[in-house]
Amino acid sequence: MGYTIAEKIIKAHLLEGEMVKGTDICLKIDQTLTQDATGTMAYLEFEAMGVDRVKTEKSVAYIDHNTLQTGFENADDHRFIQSVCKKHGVYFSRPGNGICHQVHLERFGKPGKTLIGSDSHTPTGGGIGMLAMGAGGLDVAVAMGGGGYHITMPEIVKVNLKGKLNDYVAAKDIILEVLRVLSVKGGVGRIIEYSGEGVKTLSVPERATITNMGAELGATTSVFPSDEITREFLKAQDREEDYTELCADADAVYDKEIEIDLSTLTPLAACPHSPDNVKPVSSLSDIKVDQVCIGSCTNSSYLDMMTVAAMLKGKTVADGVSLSIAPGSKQVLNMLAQNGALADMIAAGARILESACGPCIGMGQSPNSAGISLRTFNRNFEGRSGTADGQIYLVSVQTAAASALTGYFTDPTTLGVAPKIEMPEKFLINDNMVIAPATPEEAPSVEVLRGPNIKPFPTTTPLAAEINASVSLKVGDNITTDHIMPAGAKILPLRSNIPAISQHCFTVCDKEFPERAKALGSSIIVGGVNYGQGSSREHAALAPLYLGVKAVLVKSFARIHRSNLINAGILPLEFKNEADYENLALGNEIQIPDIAEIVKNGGDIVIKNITTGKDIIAKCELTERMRDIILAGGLLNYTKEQSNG
Ligand code: MIC
Ligand code: SF4
Repeated sequence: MGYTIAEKIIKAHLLEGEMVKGTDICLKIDQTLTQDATGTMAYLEFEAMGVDRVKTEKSVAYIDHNTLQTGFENADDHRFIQSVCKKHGVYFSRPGNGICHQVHLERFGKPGKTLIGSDSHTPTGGGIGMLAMGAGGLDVAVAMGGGGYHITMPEIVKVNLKGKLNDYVAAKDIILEVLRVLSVKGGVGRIIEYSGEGVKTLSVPERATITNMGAELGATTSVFPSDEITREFLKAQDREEDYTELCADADAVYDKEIEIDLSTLTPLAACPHSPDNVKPVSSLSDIKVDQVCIGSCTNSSYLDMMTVAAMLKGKTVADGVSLSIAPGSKQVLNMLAQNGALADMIAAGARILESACGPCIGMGQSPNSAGISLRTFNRNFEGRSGTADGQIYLVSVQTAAASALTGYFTDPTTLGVAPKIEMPEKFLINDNMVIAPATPEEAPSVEVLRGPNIKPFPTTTPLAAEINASVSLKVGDNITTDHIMPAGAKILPLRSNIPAISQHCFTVCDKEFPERAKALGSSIIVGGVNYGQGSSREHAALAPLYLGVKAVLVKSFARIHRSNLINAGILPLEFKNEADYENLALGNEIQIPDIAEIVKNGGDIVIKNITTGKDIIAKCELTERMRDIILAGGLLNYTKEQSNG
């Protein structure tokens, strides 16, 4: 029996376990990346582990999220990350150099390698044939220290791409179609592998748009073959030596197959407030548009930007529309500046933003009240834009540019022949914004610079024999990490200060939550299906931990958030019978007797609802390693225990 692409990479990196679906496997990690909003914590954790120098082939730290410096906090974090990287062997991509996933694809990603990143869109690397996964900061810290990365061996879904896209239909429309078919839960426990004739019609940046937004499916990752198109891309990046061919064997076996005929696709939009609420753009055409934002790690490549520039050339953005554009990297921005495309954007009235995440994470450009905002981004969760009642639609750059010009939702295919943008034979290569780490000899004399907002990782204690707590919050289905731990310009600067950031935990759902949880001292959260979808931010586990949350009891979890809870030492419990969700209410007092014993030796977890007198049965499926992490009170304690023998 042959192997799929993912299986080939997994097989070559397997440290523990076997490739049996649903079982725990541990992978050797070749590369890591961090960004600044999760990176500060990841490096604090790395320091706490006491390892001198990273052991990966390449680890890179990017500054792209918290670049709005409204106070000292973000700048202090940048300085901390720069110095800690220099000391411990990590390459540092300076602010201004671009969005982590875009730059990593351009300059560092290699087919066939494994990459984990403290950002949920790390699967972007799948566009160049990497097995690239989003992880919590602690997992990345462990990988930098030479440890493996544990995942559950996923199922593999094959998406067979047939045919060729029509003019003005984009890679973004392909992934929106996959989201429409599979939903935001459809990728959970799965790797999405692309194959078929249609693959050959897509450039590496287009493939990366698709793998990037595979995160919204809840997938472990997504991956494309590495072929001649990949070679051309690497060659144009002056790194042809990084190329290796990688494709699935003809007799590879998949758990599920989907076929998409590219020639039948039309422009699509994910409507408020979920990436899987997908409708044809043509059905939205009477909606007036207030704002258009182009950029983010999904759609900010040279190809995307050149398309936008060509569509804007000689025209003016409609009155009533604010158009912002953030090219994804310094490489892209510099090329646009050199070839005049930037001038076309400026002349049309675009507001040019720096090469960073910006509006995607609510760092500025919040839309007007109830404003209709079309964005080329990957997430449109409620409130994420910074405007609570903002109506965010996710679209391709083609739909975004067309709509910016007319002021209404516009199907770009009505515009006739699309501009033809060729991939450049040579990208502009200038790595002067990437700082190499100190040599091992110089490293001891490098001073790590900390600011007053940088507080140590919270301490955790081993799991108690029994849990006595109250329900401090009850929420519904599809709760995102943007609900649990909101971002935006006001809150992001607190990412390195858990006591301060925890004051904002869940305030989108319930303003009283932080105070209530603190007052209760020990509490549990109750939720529905797909709890914790979205970001990899471990703050969505560390803030509840700080507020005294001992367990989260839900119908089902999203992958990265579940491991972040385990890493923080919070029990991830699932209802054995989903109907029991109704048997718990805010304020109910509960008891979980003998929990440490049950975690150690297995068995049903009985949650006694002291208030109602009813018992609820929960399950907690843990691998041996997860069990030991929970018992130790989190991954940091566990790692220290392991290294102390
Ligand atoms: C996001 O898109 O939500 C983020 C901001 O990039 C996060 C990381 C974070 O919260 O810092 C992610 O996707 O993991
Ligand atoms: Fe940045 Fe947005 Fe991409 Fe997250 S999704 S890494 S915030 S651009």
